[in-house]
Amino acid sequence: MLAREAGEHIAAARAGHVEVHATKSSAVDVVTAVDKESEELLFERLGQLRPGDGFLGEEGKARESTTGVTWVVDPIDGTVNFLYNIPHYAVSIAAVTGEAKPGAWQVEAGAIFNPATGEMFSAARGEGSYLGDQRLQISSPPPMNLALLATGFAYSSAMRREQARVIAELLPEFRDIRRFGTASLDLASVATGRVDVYFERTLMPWDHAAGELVVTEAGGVIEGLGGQPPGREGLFAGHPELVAQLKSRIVALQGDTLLSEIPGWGLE
Ligand code: LIP
Repeated sequence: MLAREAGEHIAAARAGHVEVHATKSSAVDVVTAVDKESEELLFERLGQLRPGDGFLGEEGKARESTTGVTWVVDPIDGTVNFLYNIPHYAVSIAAVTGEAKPGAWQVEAGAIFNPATGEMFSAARGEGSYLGDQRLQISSPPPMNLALLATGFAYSSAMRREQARVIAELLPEFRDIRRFGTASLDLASVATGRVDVYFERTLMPWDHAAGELVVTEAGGVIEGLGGQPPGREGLFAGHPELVAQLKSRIVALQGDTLLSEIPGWGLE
């Protein structure tokens, strides 16, 4: 399992000194040399094992597909957690068919590996969702006021201000919220019942490709916001009843403003 191989490289690097290699969309959107090393490893190994498959990586590695399969890869999801040595980050790998774009792709298989805990979440279309060899199945949801909501925030201060406005209204209406900092593991937490529902905006394709399948193969739903595919504009995950209730509240709070209408949403 390549996710584990890349994860072992990451864990070994984390045992030493890790520093910011560069920033991307803002001063707090960071990348380390280990992100790039992990992506390079996965790019090379997948090229050897699956010649002709495409590759879409967070750190820029790309390859056109001639087989109809594309690997969508986040070499370290939760990079800020990794940088701070918070043991909650993951290698997230998904094999998709069709156009490698949220809403157009069909996720065929996914793996999410947390090197700090050794937890491997995996799913294959029509074959179930697993934590290790434990089959995952979400249960009936609690009432919204007893539900644990996971969410996350953008790297742009303007978007964080908007997200803070919405979450401030939702916080008293839920049991509590959790902001773990790693979308793929947030999605895995929905599948394992560690949270009841998850919502986030401004996610990138590699953040949620594998986690989508881990959730749906465990009986959950993945939905978008405002009629958009699940992804950048918004992504919900959980039991359909709870997702519907949460989405309704977010729309009522006007938390579905198109990103393009929020000045500075993508940049600091
Ligand atoms: C992270 C996501 C997380 C989000 C962070 C960041 P990265 O991905 O997994 O859910 O809240 O802002 O986008 O940048 O660590 O790959």
